[in-house]
Amino acid sequence: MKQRSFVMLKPDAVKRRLAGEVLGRFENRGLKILAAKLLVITPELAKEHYGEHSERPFFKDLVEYITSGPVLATVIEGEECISLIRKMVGATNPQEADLGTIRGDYAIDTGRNIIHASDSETSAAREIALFFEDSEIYDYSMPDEEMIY
Ligand code: RTP
Ligand code: MG
Repeated sequence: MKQRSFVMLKPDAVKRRLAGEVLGRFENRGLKILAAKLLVITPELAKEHYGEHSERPFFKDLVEYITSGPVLATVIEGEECISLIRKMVGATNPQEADLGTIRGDYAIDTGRNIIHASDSETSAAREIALFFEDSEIYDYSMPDEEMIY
């Protein structure tokens, strides 16, 4: 089943000039980028996006971090891609992330773990709607789609 995930390169990824390289991993895997934009998240949007963590002790730091510079927000599509992308991203704490995962290869600290990806279909739908208008999401065919599927 084709799914869409909300994937965001966090401010540290953009500032460290890793955004293209990380996004390239999804392209190389055969996933399709349907939408992408660079933006600085407002504190309001950050609190909404990470609402499930509002009572956690790290919430204030998380909001400060995610609003500290531009993020690259994207919508990525592919077969069963929500869990696939989470596997490619790796554990929340990069110290525990396997080598070969994005966090395992590029990050050291939980508070600077470079990327966000939706954890379920419900979160994906909520997060995509939070960051993108329908008109900003493009459906198109890939010339090599029949090689991938
Ligand atoms: P994300 O939502 O950003 O994709 O990360 P995740 O699913 O792997 O982890 P989640 O539990 O949703 O936590 C969201 C972000 O909060 C920060 N965090 N800090 N200090 C801590 O114990 C702690 N735990 C989480 C991380 O930046 C994490 O990505
Ligand atoms: Mg999460």
